[in-house]
Amino acid sequence: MSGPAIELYSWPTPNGLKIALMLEECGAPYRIRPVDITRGEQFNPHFLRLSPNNKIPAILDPQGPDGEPITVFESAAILQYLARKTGLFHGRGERERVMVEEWLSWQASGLGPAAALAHHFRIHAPARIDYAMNRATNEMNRLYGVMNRRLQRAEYLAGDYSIADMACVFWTRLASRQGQDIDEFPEIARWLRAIEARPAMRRVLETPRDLRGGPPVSESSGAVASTAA
Ligand SMILES: N[C@@H](CCC(=O)N[C@@H](CS)C(=O)NCC(=O)O)C(=O)O
Repeated sequence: MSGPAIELYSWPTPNGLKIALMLEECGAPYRIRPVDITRGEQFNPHFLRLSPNNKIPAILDPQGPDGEPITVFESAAILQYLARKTGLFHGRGERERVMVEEWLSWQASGLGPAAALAHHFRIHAPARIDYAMNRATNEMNRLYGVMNRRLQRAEYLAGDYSIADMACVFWTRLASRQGQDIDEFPEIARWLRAIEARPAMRRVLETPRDLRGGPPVSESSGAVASTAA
């Protein structure tokens, strides 16, 4: 894909990294504009004009529809915008597209928010609240079960590799933070290995910190804001 660079306002959390992965997969020129959510930069008026919900990620595409600039916030909306723009990774035909949208919605309304709550109550909460921790951990266990059963029947969530997989993969890399043992979900482990072997994914994971927009979020790192995932 050619054209002027897309500006990706981001921070290296699962929601930010999924957009970098899609841009890498599409070969789209892009530039990261770090928004340090550990320092409250998501509340800067300039960023709020792009992302009124004060959350990363957001993009500014200088060459949007009709060649005019466009901004997009909410990671699922950004993934769908990029998929429509490039014609890539959102299924062939209506049946496949419905599956992509089902699993993308499942991530946006289920896996992502539940994982963020699990991270919060298990790691960041100032006080230990057993009820909240257990509830979040059990919900993650249920969601991983749903995903594992789906991946018993399909190589990727929507059949072929798609934006639905990109939306989920960075959350599942943090399974232990969510109280889950990935080895208990062999199909997810198989799917994760396949995605981690993709050149685009390796580029995202190997990009130096400063280009990724900040400190990495990894199993070993606690470098994530309490407001973040
Ligand atoms: N539904 C949003 C969630 C985005 C989100 O939760 N972003 C977090 C980082 S992963 C954030 O920017 N948090 C800063 C804040 O809540 O102030 C999406 O999918 O884009």
